[in-house]
Amino acid sequence: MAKKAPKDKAGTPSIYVLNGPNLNLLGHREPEVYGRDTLADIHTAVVRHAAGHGLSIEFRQSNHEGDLIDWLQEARTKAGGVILNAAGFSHTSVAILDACRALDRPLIEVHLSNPFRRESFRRHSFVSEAATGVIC
Ligand code: CA2
Repeated sequence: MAKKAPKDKAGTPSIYVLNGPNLNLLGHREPEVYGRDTLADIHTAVVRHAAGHGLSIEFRQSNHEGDLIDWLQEARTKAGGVILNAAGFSHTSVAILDACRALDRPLIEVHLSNPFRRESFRRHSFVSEAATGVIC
């Protein structure tokens, strides 16, 4: 049976949106690959969209693998689901895969670019091995 989604203090189910290394540079570098929106723009859009579905958003970014792992562990008890762009760690991190496997919540992997049109090393994602779905 599906677990009940934990709710925030206002009683709203919470979705964790976790962003990995270098995504703090969005909108400032490589717009031809990642577009012109900054991470703050994406945060605003996600919060607005989620509110329309009665969901609250916990939106975070870190350049550090351990932070992402800590947040995935936190999400096990505090989130109804997780949206994760692990960025470069998607292709390298068994530790993040292990944390995703332990999550026991719906997990959507997101990429802003299409990794399959890029270098061959981007075609494998450890996160995909645990994800409920993938959007790129
Ligand atoms: O397409 C994606 O969202 C990626 O997860 C982005 C990662 C890349 O390593 C993955 O293969 C695909 C890189 C994020 C770097 O973000 C930057 C943003 C602006 C300027 C430079 C880097």
